[in-house]
Amino acid sequence: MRESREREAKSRGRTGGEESRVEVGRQASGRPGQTSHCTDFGAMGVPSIDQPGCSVSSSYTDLDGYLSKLTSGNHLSEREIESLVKKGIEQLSSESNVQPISAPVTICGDLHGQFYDLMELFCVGGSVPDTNYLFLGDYVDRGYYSVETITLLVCLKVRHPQRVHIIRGNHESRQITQVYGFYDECLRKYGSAKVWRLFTDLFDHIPVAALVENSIFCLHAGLSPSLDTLDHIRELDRVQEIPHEGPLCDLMWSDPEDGTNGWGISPRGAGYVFGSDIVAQFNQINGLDLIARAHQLVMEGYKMMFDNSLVTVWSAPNYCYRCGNVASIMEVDENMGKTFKVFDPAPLHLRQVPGKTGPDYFL
Ligand SMILES: [Mn+2]
Repeated sequence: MRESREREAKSRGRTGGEESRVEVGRQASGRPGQTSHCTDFGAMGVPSIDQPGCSVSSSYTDLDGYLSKLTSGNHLSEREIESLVKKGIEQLSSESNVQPISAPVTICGDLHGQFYDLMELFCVGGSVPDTNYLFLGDYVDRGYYSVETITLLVCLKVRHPQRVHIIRGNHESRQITQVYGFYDECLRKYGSAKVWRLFTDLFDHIPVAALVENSIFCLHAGLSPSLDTLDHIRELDRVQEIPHEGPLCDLMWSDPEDGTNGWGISPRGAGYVFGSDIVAQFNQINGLDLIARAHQLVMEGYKMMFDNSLVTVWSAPNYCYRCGNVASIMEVDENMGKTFKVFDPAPLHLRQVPGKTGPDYFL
């Protein structure tokens, strides 16, 4: 019943204030074309009170409890993660490789464990579930808070499955997370690899792409020479570790390149680089207006390319706490109008800076 209410609220656009819930993030006075900022999200840790008399299923009560724990800076227990991941896998497995999404939706790029900057993102973009979100992957590694970031996103996904969508990035992988931080962070915070194992099992089920109103094709990285149509992508068996080569690998590793025609060798050692002609052809065959992807740091937060046929959205401000870049999110409204909101890192007094406890994952 609650689900049908959510769906109904969704069809009306950005409503939903009537639901009892834990609100994540607060609305900031963001203006397009200007760097938005929250002066205070200390209140984000205070859950809204369930309305008396409102019957909430035990599952939602659990999830709301998890959410208020997470937004007040606490971890879930190993047992809670186990239960959350089980629900997450159930939800994600029911979704398509190319998950259909309706507008309005706010599209976000790489997060890389920058949990406090994700809180800032919710301040700038609006709280869940009042704003619908699509995240383009790379939730973990490099930042200090991969555990908190992925736990919060999976919680939000399970609690508001029609309003929060996640797709898989190249870092949502067993192999990459053992090198770039998430594995070590799990060991440090939980004393064993169990939580890492649970989340990396969940990663295998995350959709690899999304399609907004049959018009904006969203994926983490880029196209593949072995995939001409969305139906080809729909037919892939995605439930596996990201392979070293082939179509699944390309979707999560490839990059567009200015001045290139056709396909080229990627300096990353995985995926390909591709030119404007490839995008024009793919968009034409599939009736698309735009490809939205992440995967590459953009100092200005976003970058339109190839005559507005492809956009890169980057949502980790001051990437790795040292790159000096701004971040952005792309809001797609009911009429498919696009607005970018650019934002800075969360202010210092609202973030914890852990002592230097381990290796530096920025290479
Ligand atoms: Mn990436």
